Amino acid sequence: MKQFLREAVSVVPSERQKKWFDVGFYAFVHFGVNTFTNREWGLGNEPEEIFNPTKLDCDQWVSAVKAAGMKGLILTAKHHDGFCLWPSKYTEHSVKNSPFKGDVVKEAAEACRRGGIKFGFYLSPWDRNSKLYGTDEYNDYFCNQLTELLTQYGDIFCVWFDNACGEGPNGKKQKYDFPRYIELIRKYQPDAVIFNDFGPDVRWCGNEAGIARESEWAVIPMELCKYSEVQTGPGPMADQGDLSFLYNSAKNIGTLDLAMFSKGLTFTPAEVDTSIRKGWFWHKEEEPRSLDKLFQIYMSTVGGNCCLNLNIPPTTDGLFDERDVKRLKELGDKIRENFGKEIATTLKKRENSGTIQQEYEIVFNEPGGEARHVVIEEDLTHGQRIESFQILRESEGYQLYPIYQGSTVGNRKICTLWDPAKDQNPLLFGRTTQPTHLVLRITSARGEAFLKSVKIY
Ligand code: FUL
Repeated sequence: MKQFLREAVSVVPSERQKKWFDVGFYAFVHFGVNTFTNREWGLGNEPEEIFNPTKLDCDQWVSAVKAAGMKGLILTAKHHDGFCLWPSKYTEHSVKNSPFKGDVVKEAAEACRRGGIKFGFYLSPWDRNSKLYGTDEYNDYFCNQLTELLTQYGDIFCVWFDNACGEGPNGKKQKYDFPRYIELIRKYQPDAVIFNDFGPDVRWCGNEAGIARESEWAVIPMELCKYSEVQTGPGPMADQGDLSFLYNSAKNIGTLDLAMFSKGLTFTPAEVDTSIRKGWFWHKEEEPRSLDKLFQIYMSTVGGNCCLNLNIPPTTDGLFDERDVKRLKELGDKIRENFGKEIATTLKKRENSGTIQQEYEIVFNEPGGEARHVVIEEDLTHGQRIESFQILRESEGYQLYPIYQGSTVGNRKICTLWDPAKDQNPLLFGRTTQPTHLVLRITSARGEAFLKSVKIY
């Protein structure tokens, strides 16, 4: 077991995964023929003439996205209906035969570049239009389109795939050649992360509602992510069990009781993808979700070892709906209000007996009684190690007692000390003076914990 633990803590992110974690919060943009037919899944036989966004303005998208604090944008270059938002050489079913005539991918990529945010695309493998779907030639067609997108639009930070695999126009299903797609992306855009249900770089969190796990591990069994790089040998119980039942929607995928049975561990963190509205595409009657709900999603995902991919659907005009623009600004304001001003602290490691259950003092350089959030980051170059921790307060005349208990940390854990519903500040409650410090206690870890930073807001 000790040997396996040593290996488990040496499972580390790639450079591209680290950069993706730094992007953290980015926009998904679902746009296409569905916008004009009021559907979520197109049939594949929509006439090209219906695509006509007369006021398309991708700079408007980018400024709304930036107002929310997002640092990237992923566009649906092609959804399941097969209609391409760029004038692909390989099909007639694209913008080139629409009254719009332009290239939405180009406009979006250039607007992102002008606005200083990253650009990525979603290319749906399921294609309800292509006559080739269901044959080997479809994989060639798909790779040709992928090559166009990878080579004509500058740097791509993320290539996004889902695993939807329905029937094409011939009633046949396709066998996707993901290893070939992955090779192509590595060749043309080596810095791009690939999002896919089964890895290699980023996996699906398992729901589209914006719900993050309480304990999110980026170090997970290879049985879940067959395209990810396996970085350890088998677990000590690997010949005693079988993890082939694991799927992204499982509540627990990374803890040691499971990992022990694994054939090997990978580093594959989760992205939470959800929409600002009920649907992924724009439907006039739908309203954006409440500010509180969106803020809660932000806190639990960006602050829960995931990245957040929040969808905002353009209207038939080609602009973001004003209701969404307003909500995005409100969300950005709320994030800035909560995290705009760091409370200066000094982190001191308490001497202990050399165990992995370390304690740190977070000393306030100035009065800290108003502190709301403690943001902890693990140094992932040493792997993800912390399994549980506490934040404690020292009371006047009393012992230390925990005011927050958490499990995994990983890239970033946001711990909110105040419970707004109770309207009670646990830092000042029962005190007559300002607290001088807090204590961070690692209660369980897979090896010595390495902290990248601990910040208080
Ligand atoms: C799913 C698709 O079926 C939905 O339409 C949407 O694009 C979502 C993000 O991915 O697989």
